[in-house]
Amino acid sequence: MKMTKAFMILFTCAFISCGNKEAGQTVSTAEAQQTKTTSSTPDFQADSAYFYVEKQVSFGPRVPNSAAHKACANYLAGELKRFGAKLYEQEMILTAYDGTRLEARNIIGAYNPENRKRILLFAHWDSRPFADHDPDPQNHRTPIDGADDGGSGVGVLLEVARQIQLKDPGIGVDIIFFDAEDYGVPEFETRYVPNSWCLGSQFWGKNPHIPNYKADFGILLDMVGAKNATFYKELTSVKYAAPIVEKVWSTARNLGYGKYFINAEGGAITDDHEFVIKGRNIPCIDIINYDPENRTRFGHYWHTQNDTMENIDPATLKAVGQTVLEVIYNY
Ligand code: AHN
Ligand code: ZN
Repeated sequence: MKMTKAFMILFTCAFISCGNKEAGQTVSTAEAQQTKTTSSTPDFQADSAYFYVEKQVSFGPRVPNSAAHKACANYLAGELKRFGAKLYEQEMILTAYDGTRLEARNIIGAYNPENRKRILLFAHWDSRPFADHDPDPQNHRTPIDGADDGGSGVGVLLEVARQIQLKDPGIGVDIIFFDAEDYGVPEFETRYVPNSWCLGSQFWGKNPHIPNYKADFGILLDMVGAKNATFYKELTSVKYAAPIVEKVWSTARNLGYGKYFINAEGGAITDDHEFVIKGRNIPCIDIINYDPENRTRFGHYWHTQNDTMENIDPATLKAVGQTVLEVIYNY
């Protein structure tokens, strides 16, 4: 019996290696690493995520109180439903730094809502009303496309939702699209206004869609689609969720995405994860394109009229999306 089993294993190995040779498969180390997902993890389709980013941009800037904003909200809610999530929506009036009343909407999709073991994934879906970092001052008060800033994280998460519908990960997953993240006090405004960013997540932190909502940990995707993006270990994430940072960065490295997920610390960034951490006591990390060389610390296109589809690279969407799927399906 023992002999037979050993023989069978030997035979199988010989057969596989022979088959590979016959097919003429020679793969580079990089390619081999790219496909090193565990067999249980679905294959993230970057072209699909790219399409979801393009679709959001096609509505026009998703600035609260605009028709584009409303149309895009309906689209996002419809997609989460179409991908089989249990849908929750929060509609609220938020007050911007200048007193503007914003008709805002947080859009939430839940998978396996009864499962107590859960992961929270989130991104902001609004786009900035001001290109206040544009090289041309004439543009400082015009809204941006936000292909990367807003669109990319949502696009990746819609593809994650589609994959979850195709294959049940066996744990709870919540996807939140927060509104009014990017209505923060602009550069051309001289007065100081505290807590003007992340209004949708601030609201949710105080009023979660489910009383006493809890997840084991959370992952924020912010600006995850630009060509040659670099994701450094953001400091608030390291402070409150170091093991999650290590889990995500080592997963990315093992999948061959180490050129995006840099094994070094970046700065601390005020972002939606801060309000999920502080409001709900959930350890969260922020995957955000960070450029230590740039004056703004973000991409050259950040809060300019150049945050368009031209900057979006499916290879970056793939690196982030595949890493997130790997974390979900191995939790
Ligand atoms: C600040 O600039 C304070 N936080 C960056 C958060 C952000 C804006 N993410 C995208 N747009
Ligand atoms: Zn922004």
